[in-house]
Amino acid sequence: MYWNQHYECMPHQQLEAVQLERLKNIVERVYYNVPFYRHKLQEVGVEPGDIQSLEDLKKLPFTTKQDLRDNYPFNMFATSMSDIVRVHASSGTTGKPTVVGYTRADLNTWAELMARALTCGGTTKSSVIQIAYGYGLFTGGLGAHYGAERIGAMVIPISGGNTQRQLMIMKDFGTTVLTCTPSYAIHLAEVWESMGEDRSQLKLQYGIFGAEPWSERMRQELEKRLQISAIDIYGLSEVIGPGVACECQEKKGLHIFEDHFIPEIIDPVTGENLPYGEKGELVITTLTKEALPMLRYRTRDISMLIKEPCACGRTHIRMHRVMGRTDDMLIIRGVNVFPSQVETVLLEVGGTEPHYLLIVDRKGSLDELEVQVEVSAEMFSDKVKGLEDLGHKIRHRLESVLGLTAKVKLVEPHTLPRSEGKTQRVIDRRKI
Ligand code: DLL
Repeated sequence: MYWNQHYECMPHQQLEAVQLERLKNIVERVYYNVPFYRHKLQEVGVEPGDIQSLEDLKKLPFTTKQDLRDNYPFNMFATSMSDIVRVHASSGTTGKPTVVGYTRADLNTWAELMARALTCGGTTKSSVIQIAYGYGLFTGGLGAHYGAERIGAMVIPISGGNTQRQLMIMKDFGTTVLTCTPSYAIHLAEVWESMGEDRSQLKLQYGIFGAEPWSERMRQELEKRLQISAIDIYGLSEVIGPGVACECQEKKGLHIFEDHFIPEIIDPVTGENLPYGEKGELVITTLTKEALPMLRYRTRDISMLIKEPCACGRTHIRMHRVMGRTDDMLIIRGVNVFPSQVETVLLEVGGTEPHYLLIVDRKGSLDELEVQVEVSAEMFSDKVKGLEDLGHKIRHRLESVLGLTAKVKLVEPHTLPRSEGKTQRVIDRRKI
């Protein structure tokens, strides 16, 4: 049930003592080893000795993705290059990727954290785990790989793509745990169903899904279609990769592994800290990473922190599943819209598949939102009247949830693009 009960269930006061020791250490290390951090700390007049309590964290400046870009590729590394044993990179929408590095100790930490996360998701030594995240510069594949090996599960390092082959192997090798993006899991389910295969031929029990936003409704859909228990795993390359936080089987928020990370929630506009239970931008400080320590990294992910104890016995604080990003929030005619709200509406109304696309355009001076969604096969073969009613229902529901009228375009099943990795849900054609 636990991978590392000592740390995962440590009384919080004791955990805070561990955090403080590690925080002092990391601030000292970046101050002396990374010119970028030294300058930033000097700018705000903070020296390593000034960190005397966890409250002092607030004195430290934030770090952003732009800082990593400005120091491309290796200038934020805090160790000598000969100590770096691996790099990963995340592709951004603009220009150069964000590069992250790991020492041998970092890889060890990461495997430990992923072993914890995969254990939360039901993986044991007897599991057969199919890793359908991409292997390569993306952290998903290799991150899950080393965690699963540490547990001693049987690893199928299949990487993303080639759906038919994924399903053949899932059946023939008796996969019990699937890990990939939630949208790819839906696609796998769909293809399996379309092959007319029987679910009883699969041994699948658990799904560990993340790397992109998904909703509670999407979980229900995946659990029903694949007949599994599906849990949410969170992480980002800059902080370590997957394994920063993970749900336990209670499925009531993701435990952030607090002996390695300190989370905060801030107001994304003012940068002020927000109390537990309030929604804002998640900020993370790494406590143990050697190659690329991060002080108060602004994730741009919107969440909130849940301090109440969890029934699973883990003492680590939980984050609410990611509710959106400060940068994927669309502002349409002055209204804030998150793609996740649209997803929830679509799944609630029913009659559609979890494949949708938001297209935002500007006609004259007016923004327009079009929601394209695939209808289910049964619905599609229904009478035209049924489709009209469905379109009307979705439009109506979107209007009351978003406070915005949207054009709804119902499209045939299997016509919107599928992705093996992260799905793109928004096309913004406005030239602002
Ligand atoms: O996506 C790491 C990862 C791999 C996480 C596999 C989970 C599983 P990046 O490519 O750097 O790293 O993208 C990080 O993806 O800031 C979030 O916006 C988003 N993200 C990751 N996990 C979740 C999740 C990996 N469970 C960015 N829910 C993050 C919602 C997620 N968004």
